[in-house]
Amino acid sequence: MPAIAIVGAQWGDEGKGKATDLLGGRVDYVVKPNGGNNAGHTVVVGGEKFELKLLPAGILSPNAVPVIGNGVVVNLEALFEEIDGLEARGQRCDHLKISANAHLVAPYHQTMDKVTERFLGKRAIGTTGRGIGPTYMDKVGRLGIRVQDVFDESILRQKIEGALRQKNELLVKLYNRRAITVDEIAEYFLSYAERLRPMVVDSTILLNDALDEGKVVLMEGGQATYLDVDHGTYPFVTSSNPTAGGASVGAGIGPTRFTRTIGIVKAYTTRVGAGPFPTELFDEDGMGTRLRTVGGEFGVNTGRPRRTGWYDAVMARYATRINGFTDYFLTKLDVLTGIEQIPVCVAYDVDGVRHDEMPMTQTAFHHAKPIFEYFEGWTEDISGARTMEDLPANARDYVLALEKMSGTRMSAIGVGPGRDQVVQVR
Ligand code: 2SA
Ligand code: GDP
Ligand code: MG
Repeated sequence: MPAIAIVGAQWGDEGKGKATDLLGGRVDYVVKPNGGNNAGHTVVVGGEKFELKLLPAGILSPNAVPVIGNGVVVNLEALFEEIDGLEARGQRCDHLKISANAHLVAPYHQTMDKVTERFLGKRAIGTTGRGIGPTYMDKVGRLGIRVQDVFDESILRQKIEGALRQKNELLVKLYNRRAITVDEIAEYFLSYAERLRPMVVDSTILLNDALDEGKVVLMEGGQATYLDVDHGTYPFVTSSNPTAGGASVGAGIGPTRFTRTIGIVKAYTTRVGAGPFPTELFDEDGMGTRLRTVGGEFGVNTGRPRRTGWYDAVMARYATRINGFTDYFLTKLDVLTGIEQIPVCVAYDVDGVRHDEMPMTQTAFHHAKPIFEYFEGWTEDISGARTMEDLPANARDYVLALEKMSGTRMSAIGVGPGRDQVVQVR
C-alpha cells in the first residue's frame, strides 16, 4: 500500500502543514523525514492556530501515528518544550515515535551555526540559528551523536569526546570561546534519556510493516526543493534533502513504495534567508509589502519578514522534474484577490539569452531576469469557494494557466488558512 510524500516546491512556507493536515484524516502514519526545529508548519483548526516546529504537523491528526524519522536532527530541549506546549493545549503526544538513528543537536551546534554566520558576514546564509547545518555536518563527518547513544553512557561519552576534540579546537582558537567539557554535554543528553526512552523505535520496521499491512504512510517534508543541499540554490540552502528522494532516505522506505508525491506550491513565491530570487519584488509599487501583509509572510520560528515575489513557472517545472510530482496543491490563491493584473514568470532572460528551463549554473540563476506573462485578476472573495465552479472565471483561468506551465496537474487549491478552506480540483 502507498507511501505518499509532501514536498515544498519553492523556498518553504508553501503551506505543507496545512496540506498534511488535509490528508491527515486519511493516513495511518505521518513521518517527518528531514530537517529539525528550523521548520515551522502552521495548521489552523477551528480558528485555533498551531505552529509545529520539530514535530510533524500530522501530530494534530488524531488517528495518525506521528514519527520522527532517521533523517531528522533532534534538539531534545526543543522536542520536550514543544510536546509540553501541545499537551497543555489538550493535544495528545504520547503516541509519538522517534527513530533510534536520528541525530541529536548539541548546544555547541547552535553556537557554531551562529558564529559561522557571523564569520560569513555579507555572505551569510540567513540560517534559523538552530544548529541544523553543524549537526548535519557532524552526521556526514561521522562525528554525530544519535538518539540511541543516549541509552549507552559509555558510548555516548566516547562519541562526545571525539566530537569535542575537534569542536574545542575551533571554539577556543578560532571563535574565542571557552572549551566545552564531556561532562556537561553528557549530562545535557542524559537528563532527557528516561523521558525519551519509550518513544524510541526502529522506525524502518514500524513503517515498512505498516505498509505491508495496507496502511498509508505520509512523509511530511520540511523546508523545500530550492533549499535542498543537492538541488537547491547552493550555498543558500539548508543542510538536508527536502526533496522526494530525501523523504525515502529520511524515513527508510524504499522508493518503489511511493505512489504519490505531492508538490506544495504557493500562488506566488516567498523566501526567508539570503540567496537569488528572480521574481522578487522590491516594492516600487507596494506589491511586495502587500503580499507579505495579506499573506502573513513572517517566519514561524524566527519572526523574520519573508521576501516576496510572483509565481515562477520555471521553478515549478524544475521542482516537478526533480521530485517526480504526481500533482500539486496550490496554496494561498486568496492572497492574490484584488490584484488587477497578476504577473507570472514563464522564462528567464540571462544576459540577453532566453531560458525556458532552469539555467545550468548558479551564476546564471543569479543573473536571471523574469520574463512575465500577465493574467487578469479578480475582486470577489474566494475564501468560501469549495469547487472550481465557485471560483470567479479569472481565478480559474489563473489556476489552469499555472497548471499548464508547471509540469503536472493541480489537485487542490488553498483559499484560506482554515482546515476546510480548500477547493478540490478533481
Ligand atoms: P537552516 O537553519 O540551516 O536550515 O537555514 C538554511 C536556509 O534554510 C532556510 N530555512 C527555511 N526557509 C523557510 N522556512 C523555514 N522554516 C521557518 C518558517 C523559518 C523561520 O516556517 O517560517 O521562522 O524563519 C526554514 N528553515 C530553514 C533558511 O532561511 C536559510 O535560508
Ligand atoms: P509550511 O512551512 O509550508 O508548513 O508553511 P508555513 O506554516 O510556514 O506558512 C504558510 C502560512 O500560510 C501559514 O500561516 C498557513 O496557515 C497559511 N496558509 C496555508 N494555506 C493557506 C491558504 O490557502 N490561504 C491562506 N490565506 N493562508 C494559507
Ligand atoms: Mg514554514
